[in-house]
Amino acid sequence: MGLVYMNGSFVPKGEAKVSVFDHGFLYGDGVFEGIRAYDGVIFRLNRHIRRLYNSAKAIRLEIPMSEEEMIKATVETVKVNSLRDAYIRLVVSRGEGDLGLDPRKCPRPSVIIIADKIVLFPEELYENGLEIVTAATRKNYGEVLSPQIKSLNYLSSVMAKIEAIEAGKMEALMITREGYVAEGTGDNVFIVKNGVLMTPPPYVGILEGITREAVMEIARDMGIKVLEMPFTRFDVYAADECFLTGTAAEMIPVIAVDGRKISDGKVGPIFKKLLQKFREIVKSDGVKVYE
Ligand code: PXG
Repeated sequence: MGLVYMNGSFVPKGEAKVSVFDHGFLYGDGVFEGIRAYDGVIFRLNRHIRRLYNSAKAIRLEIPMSEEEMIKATVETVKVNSLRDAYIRLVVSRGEGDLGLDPRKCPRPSVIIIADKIVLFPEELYENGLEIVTAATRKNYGEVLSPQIKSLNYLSSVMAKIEAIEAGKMEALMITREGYVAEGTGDNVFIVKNGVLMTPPPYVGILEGITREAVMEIARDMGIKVLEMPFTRFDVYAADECFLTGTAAEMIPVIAVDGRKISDGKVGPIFKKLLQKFREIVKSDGVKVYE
């Protein structure tokens, strides 16, 4: 029976419920994180917690515990569920209030930690690659809702995902209103051109993924040139390789975009090299759950 952390105590999964007056439910007023544990090690937990607190700061949500306490609670949640490989969802919402927007009516934020499993794409696609489409739904732009805030407002990603599904694909590429490639619905995008690895910079309007950061580090350590620069759909179509990165998606190769095959439509060599190293580091680069 799974246990969920709710405001300081562990509650059985079936009883882990939030109020209909919670502003996270009423207004999407809150922030979250998705984190993975590999073989008893929570991958870059400190980075995820830092990002959570930065997201909360941006929406003026004061989390009623320190980052150290949050790290401990996350480790504890994995432990009480006896998990070694897990997907952890941390949610902090504004909490229970009344039927108005005013956050002052919410005296206590809701802090929830779920440790479970996630399978985003079938295993076969990690081997052979994914076909994706560009969504007509544009990426939120920073002056409205910064994509750097991991907020509970994921409607544009959900709508883009629906577009992908309606097109018979499993993932969509999202574009900024200027026409630059931003990211997937829940993952960052990379292309390889002439041996150079490229990914959009944060100022284009993306979530600065922790997997993205790790992949850039791995590539640089291997001597691969990495550029954070804006690019368009044309650059993706003309790329030698393309892939997505995210905590849930991990690293997944993309072999076609909008019906255009990427190179010969096969999973590329740089992706394979990066994936191998990524699979190595995830088992040690983080916080240990068990002694
Ligand atoms: N971009 C966006 C918009 C995201 O939501 C990433 C990039 C990758 O970031 P990390 O730090 O995980 O490398 C995310 C991650 C899902 C899902 O089901 C994905 C995310 C959150 C919740 C669910 O694909 N976010």
